[in-house]
Parts: sequence; C-alpha cells; structure tokens
Amino acid sequence: MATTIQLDPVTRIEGHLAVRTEVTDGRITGAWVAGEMFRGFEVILRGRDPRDAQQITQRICGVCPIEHGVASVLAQEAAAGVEPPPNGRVVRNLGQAANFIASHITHFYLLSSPDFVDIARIQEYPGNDPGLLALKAWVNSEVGTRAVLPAAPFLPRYAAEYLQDPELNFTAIRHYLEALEMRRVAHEMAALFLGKIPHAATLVPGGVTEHVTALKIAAFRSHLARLQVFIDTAYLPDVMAVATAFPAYFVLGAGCGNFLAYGVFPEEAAGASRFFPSGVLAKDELQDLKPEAITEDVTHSRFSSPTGLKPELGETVPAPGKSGAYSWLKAPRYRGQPMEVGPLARVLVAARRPEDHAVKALLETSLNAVGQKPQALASVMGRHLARALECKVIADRCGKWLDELVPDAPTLADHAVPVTARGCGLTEAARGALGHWIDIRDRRIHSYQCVVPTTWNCSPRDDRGTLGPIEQALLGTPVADPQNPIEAARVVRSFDPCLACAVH
Ligand code: NFE
Ligand code: MG
Repeated sequence: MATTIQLDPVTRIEGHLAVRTEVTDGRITGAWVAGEMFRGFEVILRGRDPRDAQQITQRICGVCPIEHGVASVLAQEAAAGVEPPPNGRVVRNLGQAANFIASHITHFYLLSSPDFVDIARIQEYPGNDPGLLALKAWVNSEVGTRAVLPAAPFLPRYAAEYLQDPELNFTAIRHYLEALEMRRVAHEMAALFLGKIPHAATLVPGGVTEHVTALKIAAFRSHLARLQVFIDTAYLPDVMAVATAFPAYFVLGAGCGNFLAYGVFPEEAAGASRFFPSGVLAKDELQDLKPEAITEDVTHSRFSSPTGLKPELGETVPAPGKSGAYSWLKAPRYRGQPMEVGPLARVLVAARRPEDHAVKALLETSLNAVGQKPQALASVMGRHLARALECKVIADRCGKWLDELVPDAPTLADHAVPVTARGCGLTEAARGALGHWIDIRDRRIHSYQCVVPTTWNCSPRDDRGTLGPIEQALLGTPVADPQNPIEAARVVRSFDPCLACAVH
C-alpha cells in the first residue's frame, strides 16, 4: 500500500513549494510538485509603458533580478530593432556573471550543503578558527535550550547519514561562513556597473546607462580575483568531496532526460555567438533551438486561460478553484516534451558543441577524479557538479570580457519605443533558460509573458498527463525512513528551485 509523504513547505529553497509523494515498498511511485502562490506580474504589466518592464520584472525575484532585467531589455530591443554597443553588451555579461557566481555559491553552501555536511559536528571542533569557535559556542548554547527550533537554520534536520570525515565537515562549515562574505563580494561586483543589487537600476533597452571607467574595471578585477580564489580552493574541492562521499547520488534523481538551453553571454553583436551556446538535448541527440516549439499547458495549473498557447500569444487568467489543478505554475513544454533547464543543461549542451568549450576538459577531469562516467551526470550530484564547474568557467571568462571594455566608449544606443511590435528575449538565469515575450500596441504593453527556469523544472503534469522534470526525478527514489525523507529533499534541492520566479 502507498504511503503519502509530504515535504511542505520545502525549506532551504526560495519561495513556496509543496511536494507530495506516494511511497510504495520504500520507493517513490507518485510525485506532485506544486507552486503555492499566485503573483500576477504578467497581469500587472498590461497597459504600462514598455520601459517600465525591465524594472518591474526584476521584482519577480531578489535572487536572479539581473536576468529578468536582461530578458526584458532583450525582448524590447528585438521589438524596437536596436542593439547595444559592445560596451553595453559586455557590461551586461559581467553583471549576469556576477549574479550567477553569487547564486551558485549561495545554492551550494547556504541551501544545499546542510543536506550533506554534518553541521552538528561543530560541537566537537578542536581548532582555533574564530568563526568556527563562535559557531560552536552558539550551537552549544542553543541546542537543548529551545524545544522547537534549536540552532536554526541548521537544526532540526532530517536524521540521515551525513558526511563522516570530521575534517571535511569542519572545512565545509568554515567555507559556509566564508560564503556569506563571498555573496557580498559578488553583489558588490555586480553593483559596480549595475548601480545596485538586487534590482539593477542601469539596465535599459539599447544598453546600460552606467559609464565604463578604468577605475570600475580595476575594481571589478579585484572583486573577481577574490571570488576566483574561493571558487578554486573552496567551492570546487568541497563539491568534489561531497560527490566522492555520496556516490549513490550520481544514480538518484535522473529527471526527464531532456535538456534545454537558450544560451547566455553573447560574445558578438546580436548575440550571434554565446559563451554558453543554445541547444536542445532530447533522447541524447543535440538539436538546434527553435523557440517557436515552446508552449505552456495549463490543464493541471490554476489558470482558466486556454492551454497549449505559445508564449507570444500567452494569457494569464488565474482560477484559484479550478478542478484538477494543483499548482500555480504553468507547464512549459518544448515540442510537447518536458525539459530540464539549468547548469546541467548548459554544461551538457556546451560539452556537445564541436568547438572546444572551456567546460569540456574540466568536466572530464572532474568526472575522472570522482570515478564517474558522463552518463552519471543526469543525477543529484551531476547537477551540483555542473553548477560548480560552470561557476568556475564563467568567473574565468570575466577576465576576457573586462579586457574588451573600452573606458569612456558608449554603453547605450538610441532607442525609441515602437508603436506596434513584438519581441522575444531569451537568456539564461542561474537556474536555467529564461524568456520574456512582449507585445507592444500604441506604445503600451498589450501582453507580456515570462517563461521562467523553475517553471520548466517544477512544472506540474501537462495536458497529456506527463510529469514535470522534478516530478520525474523523484520517481523511483528510495525513502528509507518516511519520517526523514532526506533522499527526496536532496533530489528537489539539486535543481535549486526558485518559486517566486516560477509563479511570477
Ligand atoms: Ni528567482 Fe530565477 C533564476 C529566473 S529561477 S531565481 O536563476 O529567471 O526560475
Ligand atoms: Mg509565465
């Protein structure tokens, strides 16, 4: 007989996610992933001046605002037939790169590492590191003194097998504390050209409003150098240590087997060549991206608008009581198929492209070092590894982009709001493929649609009843103890869900 196990809310992610599973004979045999809140950004945008869109859509999320701003200005630029000068394009790349680095470091240390690292071992810490001693004193003073939430956000937690080696635990916990500082450094780095973080002030159709100076380039370089040291000496080694200690998680959480990337970091005008290329991997075959193949189903979503619409004709009509619906996310599909998006999708697509992408060699050496084959990448640990490797190659690529900036050269091209036009902006956020579609009539927004990374990954069932990527990843996952479903939590968190984005 099936037992129901709920993770509701799923903690250590962004936003309101409820996961319901059915477990039969110790394995998950049914999964429903639900976004629990309506926000309505697509409705809010109707009738407004298009130039408000990149500011309003950045408020979809405090974690990936830059990417929403970039998707919005790309959509408006497509509608207006304008593109930024090289400085504008490169500044956007640098801002997006800073945001990816902040997001990936945050995801591993603050959100995911407590699933693997044994934070309770801090109580045995024998050394003299001031940060660890402070944490030890705090945990010791909290544990046992509060009945409900001792030492939150670390405890309580699921009873499970955590990392055994005390030294590895102490190192990872020390890096957890350093990650808080690295987050700040990455945000400051982004703000050098974007004005402020979150919610960049300088992104506009036609480029960016911030001036490029030699001083800002130098400041960006010094921030970047600190982040690169942390990525190389902490983030990558810690992910490798966790990957080595938990080989079972190279098997669990495979997902739907289809991967989609729009590509990101344009290195030429009009985005012709992107550092991470676009592509679709379906049944292990690489195809060129055809944006017209994207649709959104709503049969199981709380919307009364028609199902199966393309985003350029999309509608958003909330229907809270709709029968058969269980999520506030639509179900994006590519040629009718669910698609996993995110670092793993980007890395798999980049590694398949004929040119020698920087991530390819790194992927091979890392897989060898943890004794895994490329087939093992579609898994919980494959996602963590892909995220860390991508973080390194993006940070390393920033040096080339900084070299391309020309102090005092223009960052902005003239732009006029078109009377009537449509445009689509496709980019990548830390969590995956992000698209905005704008329809301008009488110089106002007639319709605006966002199809967002976590909407792909956390999507509910579609019109045909096909499960979304995380729903599929949960199927077959063993749950040893129904009171402590750590295995399911590890599968869900490997996707780095952001529900604020997903429901938008
Ligand atoms: Ni709210 Fe976001 C990213 C976007 S995810 S974090 O990355 O777009 O759906
Ligand atoms: Mg949408």
